[in-house]
Amino acid sequence: MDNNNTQPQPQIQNLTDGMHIVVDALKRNGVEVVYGICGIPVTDLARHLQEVGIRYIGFRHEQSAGNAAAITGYLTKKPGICLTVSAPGFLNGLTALANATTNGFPMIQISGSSSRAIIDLQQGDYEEMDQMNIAKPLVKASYRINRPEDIATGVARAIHAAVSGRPGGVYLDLTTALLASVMDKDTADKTLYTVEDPAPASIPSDASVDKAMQMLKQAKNPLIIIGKGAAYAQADDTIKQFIEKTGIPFLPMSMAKGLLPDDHPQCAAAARSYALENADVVMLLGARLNWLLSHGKGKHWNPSVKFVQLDIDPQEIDSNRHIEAPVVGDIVSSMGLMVKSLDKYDIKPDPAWLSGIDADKKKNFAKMEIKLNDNTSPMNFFNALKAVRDVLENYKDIYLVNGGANTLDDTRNVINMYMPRHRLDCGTWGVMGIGMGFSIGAAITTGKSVVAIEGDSAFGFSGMEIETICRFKLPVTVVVFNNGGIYNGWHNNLGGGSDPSPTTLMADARYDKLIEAFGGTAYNATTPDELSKALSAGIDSKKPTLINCVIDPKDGTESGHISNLNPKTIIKD
Ligand code: ADP
Ligand code: TZD
Ligand code: MG
Repeated sequence: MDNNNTQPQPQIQNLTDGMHIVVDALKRNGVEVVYGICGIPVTDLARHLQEVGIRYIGFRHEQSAGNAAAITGYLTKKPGICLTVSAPGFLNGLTALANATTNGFPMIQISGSSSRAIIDLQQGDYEEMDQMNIAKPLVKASYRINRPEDIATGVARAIHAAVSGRPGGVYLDLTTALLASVMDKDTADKTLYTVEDPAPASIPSDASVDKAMQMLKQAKNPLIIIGKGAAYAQADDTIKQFIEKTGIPFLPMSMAKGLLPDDHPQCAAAARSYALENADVVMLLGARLNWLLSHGKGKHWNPSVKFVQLDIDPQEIDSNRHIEAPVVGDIVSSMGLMVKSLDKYDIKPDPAWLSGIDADKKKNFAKMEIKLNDNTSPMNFFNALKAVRDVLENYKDIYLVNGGANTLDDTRNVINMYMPRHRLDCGTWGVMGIGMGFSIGAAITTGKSVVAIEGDSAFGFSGMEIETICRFKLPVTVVVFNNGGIYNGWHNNLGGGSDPSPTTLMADARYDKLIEAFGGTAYNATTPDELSKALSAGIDSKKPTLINCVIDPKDGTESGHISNLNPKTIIKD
């Protein structure tokens, strides 16, 4: 070949395409990890993510990928990203996106979609679905990008919607045509930018702060209820300062456990009923008065209780009952102002209130110790949880993922948390299936060890993701509390046939064998001692581990602590 070719070369344009622009826009906005499942039309998109150094975590089911993205959002205050294929993949991810919206976790589900023209005439395209409109009622915002020059704007709008105000799920639709569209690279690069201040501070009025402080000052029996909105806000030090300086007892909602340590002298968790029945002023700190707090009314509450509510969402105020002192703002700003104004108000809970709570706590601790020390064979929930508790006392920075009914409620009551945002669970919906997705999301995002305590039913919803855990070699130890069923494993078929009852699962199942298929470490624990050794070994190894924890199928209450929500029927069993 002649190297001295002096002929003029045709001008080759420097081109890019929709896929690359999407990747560049995500990179430009600090996205570090994407969770998802590949297929038409997004496979190359995932490859290009890796190409630019964004981690891509491939899952076995989109719902788990979505859950991993949602919990990444909760832990980082940045939107977690889930990538799905059209129609069925999109729908599989949508449950997690809706759950993220319900819980206030910032998340963006990005999905490929089929040809607009064919979808709109319902002509039967491959994986045809009007995804943007189907997502709309379940999310904070739902957008579709049709032109490559709009990609940066679409990504920016999705980020703003996910993290501003009350965070939530956002759907972003990328059509096949968009992904394949071609554009001059220099022009495309000029469209890209990093979003400015996507979660702006929201500062409450001085008057609202003053009213709240006055109410707390006048209270004899004040109580602070801390919710996961407060944990999300990452105002840990300010909240601690306010609580310790005022001396007001606090009650953490499930995922707010650990914001202040559960063994803090002002923690009223072990005196929950007493505290709710007797508090005269309750300050809600990033917690909703939803079903988890009996809507702030009824027999669980002091009939003359008054509320202060700190929330970023003005529409939350008065949603269930009258709020006497709403403080609308973000918790960093609101708590900051309240701490600053502390010197002006002499807030002092009645000593009789504090000693009443202490006495109730002591009584309940004693009752709990009896349950925990009751040795049974096979194990029951409480003696198994005592073994777990004693081990986890040595790993106070562990991320604890928790799903199930009894397994959820009893673990929440027995296992103390010591650090903010370290307890990740079924949340506002009480949804099953978050277990492995949350575990993977937490391990990937924090690089720290995770223990998942899962009911045997709960585990089944995302169990195949143990392959993902093994493939990515994550420091996750899964403990399956195997009592042979949904709630328990002792019910019979009311029709007398040989089919198992609707709530029965296999009590003799060896869930530990599953992880052996993928090279993880397996244990079968039949005594508290075996459980304790297996759990310590699993955590210490920092390798994927699964413990089948054999629990008496007779143990476990129908629906755990919320049997009262079941419609009343005549039970013949
Ligand atoms: P929990 O289940 O722990 O009681 P919820 O999810 O019901 O918590 O409530 C959390 C509340 O916190 C929501 O009403 C949400 O609007 C609010 N919130 C979320 N982030 C912030 C923030 N940064 N500042 C103030 N409130 C927030
Ligand atoms: N499906 C989904 C997505 N979420 C749900 N909450 C349920 C079904 C209903 N459900 C519960 O509310 S708890 C639960 C189901 C199926 C499982 C309870 O059994 P488990 O826990 O084995 O996980 P325990 O310890 O046996 O109670
Ligand atoms: Mg069970």
